[in-house]
Amino acid sequence: MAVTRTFSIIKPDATRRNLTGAVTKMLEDAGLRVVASKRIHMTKDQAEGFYAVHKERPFFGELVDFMTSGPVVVQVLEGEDAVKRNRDIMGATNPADAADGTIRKTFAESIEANSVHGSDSDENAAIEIDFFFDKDEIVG
Ligand code: RTP
Ligand code: MG
Repeated sequence: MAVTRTFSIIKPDATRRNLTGAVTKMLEDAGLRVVASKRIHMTKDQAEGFYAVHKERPFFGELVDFMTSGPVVVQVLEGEDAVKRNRDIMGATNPADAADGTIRKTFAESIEANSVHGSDSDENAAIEIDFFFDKDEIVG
């Protein structure tokens, strides 16, 4: 299995509850290595750009408000089959549907305030990493 990269966000509900370390530990325990990380407060423009694929969805406005409601930690994760590995440890979007032992089952507050984002394909991972990181900020 090839070593690949994915993009992760520790969302405002998790940073607010001081869960950055706890979430990162679950990612690391799942076999992912943090090769870039920074804490930022997303602007409305950044959140709208990042979630542009969802702009027709009814929850888009609320999602942008939530993602700009506090700091987030954006990360690049590296590991074997990183996109799938990360989505497996994240769990289902709605914590009510997430499997035991996943980040969302453990920490998420709701379908929206669900603690983490993870890219859904290698192609989107590359786009999302590029959206937030310069090449020299990533140290593999
Ligand atoms: P993500 O993109 O954050 O990794 O999560 P995902 O693939 O599991 O979920 P997606 O369908 O891409 O939705 C993106 C984010 O929008 C919020 N959401 N709210 N109110 C709602 O019904 C609703 N549905 C989704 C969540 O924060 C979700 O992670
Ligand atoms: Mg998604």
